[in-house]
Amino acid sequence: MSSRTWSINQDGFEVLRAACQKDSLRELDEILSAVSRLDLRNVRQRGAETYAMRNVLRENRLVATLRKLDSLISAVKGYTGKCCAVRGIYFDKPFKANWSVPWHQDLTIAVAGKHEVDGYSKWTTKSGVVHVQPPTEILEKMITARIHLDDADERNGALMVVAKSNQRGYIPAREVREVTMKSEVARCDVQRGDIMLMRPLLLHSSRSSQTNLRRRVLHIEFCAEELPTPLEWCDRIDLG
Ligand SMILES: O=C(O)CCC(=O)C(=O)O
Repeated sequence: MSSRTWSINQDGFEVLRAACQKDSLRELDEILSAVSRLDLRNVRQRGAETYAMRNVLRENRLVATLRKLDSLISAVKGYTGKCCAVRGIYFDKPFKANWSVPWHQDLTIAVAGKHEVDGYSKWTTKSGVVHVQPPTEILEKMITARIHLDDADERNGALMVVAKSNQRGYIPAREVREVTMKSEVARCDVQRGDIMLMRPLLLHSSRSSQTNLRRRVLHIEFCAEELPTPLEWCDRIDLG
């Protein structure tokens, strides 16, 4: 990433450098690798290598470790008022299960069940959990934290973002290419222990890894809002 300092309020993302203690990172690594061996319902594998895992907030030991990440908790509280985790996904780009992802915004949330409510559309099910696209006002109030368990840079598919693109609200697919061509693209090089905060509406993408280096990220979404009854978040855990 360039030496410039990004800020979530201006740019839609920022990086909290060295936000995690080594002990917490080791615990997170251990929990995730134990879970990936056990819970095949949530795990996505190719060539026996895990490249993604959903529903990680259901792992109590993992949540206990997240509660130790004081700088994450105070930053999220500062931006959203509370530190309520509402979805957790683990990503890696291992050698035998490498992947890339095109420019997109994160437009869906995980809910406890399907109920038709105005403004909520595009229902899907992922790893057994119902997902829906909420109104933009909900997405604008959310923050995603990417807890980096490894260094990431151009060699292993670091995240690319279009600075400030979240300020445009929902961007229709047909306009995404033009926005990325005309805007400032930043590559978020990070070190193990850094936490990147970003708004879900920020356009982002990543290339496949060009090396054998791991690129493990714990992606946790936060939202202080309740959903309109009878909708409910699938998981909603107050981290403190
Ligand atoms: O970790 C990445 O490279 C991208 C993950 C992703 O697509 C997302 O967070 O929506």
